[in-house]
Amino acid sequence: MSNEDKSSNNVELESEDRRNFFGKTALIGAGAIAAPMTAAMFSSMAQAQRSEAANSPHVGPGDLDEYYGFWSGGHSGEVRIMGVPSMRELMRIPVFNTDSATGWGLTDESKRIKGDSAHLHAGDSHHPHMSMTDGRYNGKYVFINDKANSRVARIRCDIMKCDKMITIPNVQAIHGLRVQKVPYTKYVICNGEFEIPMNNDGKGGMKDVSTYRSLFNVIDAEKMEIAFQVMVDGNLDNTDADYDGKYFASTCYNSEMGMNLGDMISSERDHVVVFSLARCEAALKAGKFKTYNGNNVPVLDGTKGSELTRYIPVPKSPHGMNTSPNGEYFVANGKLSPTVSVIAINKLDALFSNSIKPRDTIVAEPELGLGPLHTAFDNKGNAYTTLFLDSQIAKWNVQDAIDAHNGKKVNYIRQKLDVHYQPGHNHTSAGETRDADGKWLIALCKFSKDRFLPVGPLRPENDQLIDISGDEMKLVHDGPTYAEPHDCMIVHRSKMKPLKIWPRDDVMFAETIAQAKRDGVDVYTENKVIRDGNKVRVYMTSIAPTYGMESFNVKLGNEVTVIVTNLDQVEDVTHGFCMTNHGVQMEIGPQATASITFTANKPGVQWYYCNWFCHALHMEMRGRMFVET
Ligand code: CUK
Ligand code: CUA
Repeated sequence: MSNEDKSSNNVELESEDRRNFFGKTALIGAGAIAAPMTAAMFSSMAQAQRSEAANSPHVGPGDLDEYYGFWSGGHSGEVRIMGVPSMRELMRIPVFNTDSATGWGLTDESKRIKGDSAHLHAGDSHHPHMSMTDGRYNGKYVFINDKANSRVARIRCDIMKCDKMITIPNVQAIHGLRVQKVPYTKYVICNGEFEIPMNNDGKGGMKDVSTYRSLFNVIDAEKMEIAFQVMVDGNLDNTDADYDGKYFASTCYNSEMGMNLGDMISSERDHVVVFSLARCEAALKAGKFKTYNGNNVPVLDGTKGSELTRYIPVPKSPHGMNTSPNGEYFVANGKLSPTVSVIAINKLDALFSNSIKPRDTIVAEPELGLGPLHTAFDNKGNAYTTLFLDSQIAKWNVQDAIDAHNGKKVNYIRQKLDVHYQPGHNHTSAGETRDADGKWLIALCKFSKDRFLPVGPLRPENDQLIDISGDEMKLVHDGPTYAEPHDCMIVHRSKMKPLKIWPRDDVMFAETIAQAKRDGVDVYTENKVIRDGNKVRVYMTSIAPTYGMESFNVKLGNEVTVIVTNLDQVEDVTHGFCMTNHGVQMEIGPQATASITFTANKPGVQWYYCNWFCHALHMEMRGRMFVET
């Protein structure tokens, strides 16, 4: 790159702007106005657009990615935001875990959101999926399941924080999760995986497996309340929705209702359960449901013979369930069978009206290799299936597989690509929506083995980026990740509108502001200590590099709530509040209010300090709590 090159000069000038922009942030602090998108950012976008054309995985320093990726964090309990195709980790969103940096799980606001599960500090997140309008991502929410504690949470995409969390009753281990795609995400659908007695109260019969059930769960996406549940035969694993707003389909790997490995895999066939949304809603309206375990969640009967469901037999222990982006097929992935089963969605009406048999809906059952787990799609009629045991991705053509099923001599396999190693989910860019663009494929490999420097007995996993824009899949990047991305989704950045600073009336801290009002405190102008019996509420502001309160007094044993309001209006100026020796830490974003409650159980001088680097005088941003005995 030559210095005389005009465009590079521009870039330099613009980087200078950007430097000043951040410089102001560090030096001025209060009073500065949040900058709109800078010229440098637009320039980065232009550069990214140029590289889009070439489908290069290279995203230069300071350049922006074309896609946001949302990755589950598995048993780390979080969700991560990745840049695609650079595979840079952009942010972590703590959800079911407790986070030292942001105070998620420690702050009063996060505990309110976690509600009845605020005491739980662990989780197992598998399936992050974004809300949609007419089969396309709408940039509003990402939903995520917690298999470990049977929860579902919602992430608000304007602030990229979890804003709702519910524990699902009557079930154990919420696993497969997707959203209604059409006409819009009215419902989030998810599966209870582990079979349990319908009334699981420990009163006798616990070993009587005939009382065990798995439930399909339908959640109102906006209210984040459970709308209804459907009882089925067998257990449930993964699920997906059609593009007509009519049907949901779930895989079942333990139709035997076995209680140990041998019994769970004894049958040659398990099934896919298809749910009719209209019939379920009608049954709900007609009051055809029961309740269990003393709660009032309506449970519909979708067991075999029910009008609400149909059971389609498929080979042995199917796992993934994926809808093709043209809306034509549900694909059930064989796991213990080398095949995937392609179900024609346009035959489901006939199945529900009993004019055809369940197996008549299967239009192809291509043999792909060992251990097919999940399938992704491009926009050219091809499917990409992970082969866990073979450590490969099989690229196959859906129409050719259907033709082969009808007796034509065609090879539906386009290519098999080695991945490293043992892939679980894979996901194409926008591939679970009508916007599938056939550019990128991510393979989430469960083992990295020899791919990275050894780091002790515990190894990272390997998220591999594959270019699928040409006829051949090309592996272009290895990305080590911490335990354990099960699933991901890739959304074009044009769909996303994240905020730069918090709206002062944001509902995330509305309850805290309401408490301040009751205390007669205006958090934006006042620094005040309110004493309420054994409780002390300390309201303070923050503007880089000071807190509005240099010190405050409490009595040993007081329950102290510190409420900090960050008055900085500058993009990216986040403050922290850490009370030394009390396990108290939190993040306060620009214009946000956050609070945290603890017991002052150590006498003497206790310093509090800002733990988010905010200013040249960040080290000096501290004050004292005097704890009197
Ligand atoms: S599951 Cu993990 S590899 Cu939870 Cu979607 Cu298939
Ligand atoms: Cu405020 Cu560091």
